[in-house]
Amino acid sequence: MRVMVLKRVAWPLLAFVVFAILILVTLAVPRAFAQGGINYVGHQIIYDSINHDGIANPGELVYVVVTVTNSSVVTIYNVQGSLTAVDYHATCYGATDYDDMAPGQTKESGPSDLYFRLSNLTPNGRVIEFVVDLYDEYGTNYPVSFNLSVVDSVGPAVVTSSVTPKVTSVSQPVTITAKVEDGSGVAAVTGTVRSSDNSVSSEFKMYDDGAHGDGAAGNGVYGAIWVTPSQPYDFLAGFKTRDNLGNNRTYTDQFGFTSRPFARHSTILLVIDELNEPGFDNYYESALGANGFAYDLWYTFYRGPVPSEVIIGYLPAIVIWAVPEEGILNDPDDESARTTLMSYLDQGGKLFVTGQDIGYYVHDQEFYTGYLHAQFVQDSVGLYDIQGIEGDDIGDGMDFTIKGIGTGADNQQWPSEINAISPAQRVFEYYVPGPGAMSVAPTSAKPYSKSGLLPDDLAPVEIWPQGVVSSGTAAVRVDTGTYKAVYFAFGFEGIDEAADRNAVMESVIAWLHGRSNFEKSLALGWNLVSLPIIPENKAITVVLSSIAAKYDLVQSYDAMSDTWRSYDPALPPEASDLLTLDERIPFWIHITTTATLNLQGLLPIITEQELVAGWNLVSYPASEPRTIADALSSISGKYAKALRYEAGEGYPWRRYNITMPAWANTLTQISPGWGYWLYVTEDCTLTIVN
Ligand SMILES: [Ca+2]
Ligand SMILES: [Ca+2]
Ligand SMILES: [Ca+2]
Repeated sequence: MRVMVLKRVAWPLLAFVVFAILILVTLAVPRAFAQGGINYVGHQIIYDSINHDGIANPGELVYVVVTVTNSSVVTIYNVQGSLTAVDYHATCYGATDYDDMAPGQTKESGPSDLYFRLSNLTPNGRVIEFVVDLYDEYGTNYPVSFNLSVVDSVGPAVVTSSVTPKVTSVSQPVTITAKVEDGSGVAAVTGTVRSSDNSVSSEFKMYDDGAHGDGAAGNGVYGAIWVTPSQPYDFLAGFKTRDNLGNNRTYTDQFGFTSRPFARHSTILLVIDELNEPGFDNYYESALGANGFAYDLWYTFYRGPVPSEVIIGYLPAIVIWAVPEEGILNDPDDESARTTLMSYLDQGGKLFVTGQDIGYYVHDQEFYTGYLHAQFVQDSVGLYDIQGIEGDDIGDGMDFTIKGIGTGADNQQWPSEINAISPAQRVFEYYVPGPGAMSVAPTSAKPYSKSGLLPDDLAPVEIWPQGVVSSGTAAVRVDTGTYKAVYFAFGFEGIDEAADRNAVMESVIAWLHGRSNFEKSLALGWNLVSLPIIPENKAITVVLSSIAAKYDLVQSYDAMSDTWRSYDPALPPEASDLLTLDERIPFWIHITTTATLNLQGLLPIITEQELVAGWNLVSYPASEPRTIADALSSISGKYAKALRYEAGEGYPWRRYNITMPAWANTLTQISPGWGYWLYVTEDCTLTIVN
C-alpha cells in the first residue's frame, strides 16, 4: 500500500508532507518535554481574616500565594488556572495567571488571586488538599497540589444574630438570639448588652434548650430573654463564645436596639442612617445645637427603618438624612426610604441629604436623578478640599476640608463627584489647593461586593481617584417651587472643623427654611421685647449692638427658678448674670435714647418654653401675629391671663383675661417682637410653631 501511494503522489507533494511531518515532530517535542513540567515549589498564607496569625482556622477567608517552577527545558506559554479543593469545608475562589514560564523559571501567584473560605465547622486538624488547576495555551493540564492543615484555635462563630423587638420600652423583655457554629462543639454562649452611654452593661448566659426564644433545642441557635432597665436607653448587643477546646471569641456591637421613645418635638427630623455602626450622630447634633435648632433624632442602627408616617410628619419643614456609609436610603434593593422621601418632597418637604456613598449605590434611581437632580460622575474624586460656589446662597465664601486631624469623622474615603441636573444649582466643588498638595489616593479601596468577600486591603480597586473629570461638583441644591432639597455627595460628618460644620449646617437650614431681618423701634424707658429670630451670635452685646450706648439696663425673669437676671453695660461683664439673649429669652430693656433694634437671624421652627404655674415671662418666636387662642393652643385650658407692655403709649399695658367678655380685653393678638407676661394655672410646655 505504501509503495502504491508513493507512486501516485507527485514528488513536490511528497516533499511537502515530509516537511509537514518534521514540523509536527518539532512542535511535539516541547509538548512532550513539558508534560509534568510545572511543579509546586511552595505556598504561603498571606492573609487570614479572623486572627491574622498566618494559620488557616475554621471560618477564615484565607489568601494564599502559590509558587511554581517550570522544570522542563522549554518555555511553557500562558500558564493559568484556578484554585480547587475536593473537601466540602473549603470553598475556593479566584484564578491566577503565571503567564509565560521560561525553563527553570519560578513564579508566584498574585497576592489577591487565590483564596478560599473555610467553613465554621471545619474540624480541628483537618488536612485539605488544594489543587491549582493550571493549563498552558495548548490546553495541557498541570495540576499543582499542596496540603494545608486546619487548626482550630478560634472560638465559635456567630453566623447570624437578632433582637426582637428592636424598638421597645423600659422594663420590657427582648429576645436576643445568635446562631453559633464550631467544628469542635460549642461550650458556652454569653450575650452582652451595653447602653450607648456605657452607663448600663450586662452579660447573660444564652441557651440552646428550646426554652429561651431559641427555636428548637440543639439546633445551634442560642437565645436569652433580657429585660430593659427602667430608664430608657439605646443599646448595643454583642456575644462571647467558647468552644470545647477552650477557644474564646468576642463579638462586640453586633446590632442596636432601643427602649427610648420617639415622639415629634420639633420640626427637624434628623435621620442618621448607618446600619453598620453607631457614633455619627454627634457631628450633626452639635452643629444643630450650636445654631439653636431643636431636632428629633432617628438612628437607624438602633431603631431600624423610619416609618413613612414619621417622615411625612415633618411637613412642612426639614428632614436631614445622613448616610455615612451604608444605610437604608442607599440600599439598591430597598426602595422604601426613597419612595417615602419622594412623597415627602412632592408634598412640599425640605430635605438635606448627605453621604459619600449615596450616588455609588443608587445613582440610577428616580430619587437621585429626578428628585435630587444629581448626575453621578465618579465614586471617589480623590480630593478632600471643598469650596463654595461663588454667589451661591449656601456655598458662597465657604472653604473647608473633609479629611484631616480635626474633629471631623475622618471617614471620607469615597467623596463623589457629581453634576447638577437643571433646575439644580451647584453649591460646593472640589479643588486642588495648590502645587504639592495634589490628590491623595485613598489608603484602601471599597469592598469588592456588599458581602465583603474580599478584605479591603486586597480588593481590586474599582475606580482609582483621578481628580476632577467633569464639573467637579460636590453638592447641589434644588428648588422646584414645590420642594427644596440639598444634596452633598460627601459626608457632612467628615467636615474637619466644628466651626465649619456649624457654618455649613446654618447655611443649609437658612436656605431650606429662611433667614430674616428683625427690626423693632424702642421707646424711651422700659420696653418688653422678645426676638422672633434665632440670633447667629447670642452674646448680649452682639444681639444689642445696633442700639449700643442707647440702653442702660436689661433684665429677664425666669419663673422656673424665680430669679431675675440682669445686664448693665456700664459694669464689667462679671457683674452681670444675663450675658446671652436668644429667641427663648424675653427681656425688659431700659432705653435712654430712642432707637431701632436691628438683627438678622434664622427663623425659628418650633420653640418650646417650660412654664410653671403662676406668672411667666414668655417670648413669641414666630413671624406672624395670631389670635391668643391660636398662639396659645398648645396650652389650651391652662392659661388665664396675658399682658403686653407697649412702651410709649399713654396706657401701656394691654390685658387679656379669659374670664372677661371679649370686648373688655385690650389684648387680642399675640404678635412677634413683644415679650408677654402669661399666667398659667399649672406647669406646662408652651410650644410655638413658626
Ligand atoms: Ca488564622
Ligand atoms: Ca473552634
Ligand atoms: Ca435553639
